[in-house]
Amino acid sequence: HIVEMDEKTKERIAKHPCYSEDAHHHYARLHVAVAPACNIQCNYCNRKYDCANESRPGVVSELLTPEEAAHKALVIAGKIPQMTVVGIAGPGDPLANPEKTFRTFELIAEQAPDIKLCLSTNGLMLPEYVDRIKQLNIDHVTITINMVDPEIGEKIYPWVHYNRKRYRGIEGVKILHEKQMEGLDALREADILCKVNSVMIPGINDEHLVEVNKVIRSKGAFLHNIMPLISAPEHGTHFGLTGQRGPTQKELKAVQDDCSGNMKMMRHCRQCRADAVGLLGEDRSQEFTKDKILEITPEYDL
Ligand code: CLF
Ligand code: SF4
Repeated sequence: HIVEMDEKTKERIAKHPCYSEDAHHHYARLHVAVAPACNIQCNYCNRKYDCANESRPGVVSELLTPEEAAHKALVIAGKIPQMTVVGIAGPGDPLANPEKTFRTFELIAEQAPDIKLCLSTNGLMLPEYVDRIKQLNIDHVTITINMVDPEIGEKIYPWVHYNRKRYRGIEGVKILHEKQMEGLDALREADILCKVNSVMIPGINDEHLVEVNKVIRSKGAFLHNIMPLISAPEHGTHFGLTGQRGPTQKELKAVQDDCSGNMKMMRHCRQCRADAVGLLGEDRSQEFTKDKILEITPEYDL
């Protein structure tokens, strides 16, 4: 049963392909990969590839400067009129690269104020930046929350880098958890629509995700997206090397079903790359590489 939605909320999500299942048939998103650094370590991550919290492991996106990214967004807005959302989701954590991330959004907002702005983060730096996110009119923020119990988190996050210091083990996980919870509260207070991504890791957090769902719902998250861990040894992740497997479709659906009585669940996520272009599930990134963008429109007055 879908939670009742007011008219204003319906309008806010009507053209966002991830927040509205209907919209994903008609509207496209663009990811610009401007954020290379990350401030935590997830065991399922291999830094050679895109952030696996909102993207496809094993893919290397083409890194852009804020100016190149804004240029690209404007060119693509001209080519693909259904492109309603620009998101920053990597290749690292957008809020571990705040100047690059916010500069990109600023440039796009100045030139194309109708484009919706979207951001995905592990949440560590979120409390610090919610005011700035609100100021820039970024109306959609995703936090990846894989646990609400630091003892489970210990099996997922070996370290967290916060305030110029590296915290290992449970000490780091507690900071991450605290910041994710503060971030959820701050987004709710700022009236920014929040989606939560959870990576389902069999044997580690699968049974715990119902609890995660309960907590994020009580804190006002709008949508929950439980994604399967994609784990293969060739990705070189710790999990891949220890033989950790991803869930089967059936296991994934069972957990989504267990949560679905309580809040809106996203079931159409396509685990996009950090430079994805087009409708969800459609990959046009190779049509719009840096070189090709420059061929289409060499210069923009940014
Ligand atoms: Fe991108 Fe994410 Fe914004 Fe969508 S993706 S930053 S909310 S515009 Fe969407 Fe892709 Fe799934 Fe993400 S299908 S990986 S949920
Ligand atoms: Fe990798 Fe993303 Fe986790 Fe950072 S937040 S370690 S980039 S999966």
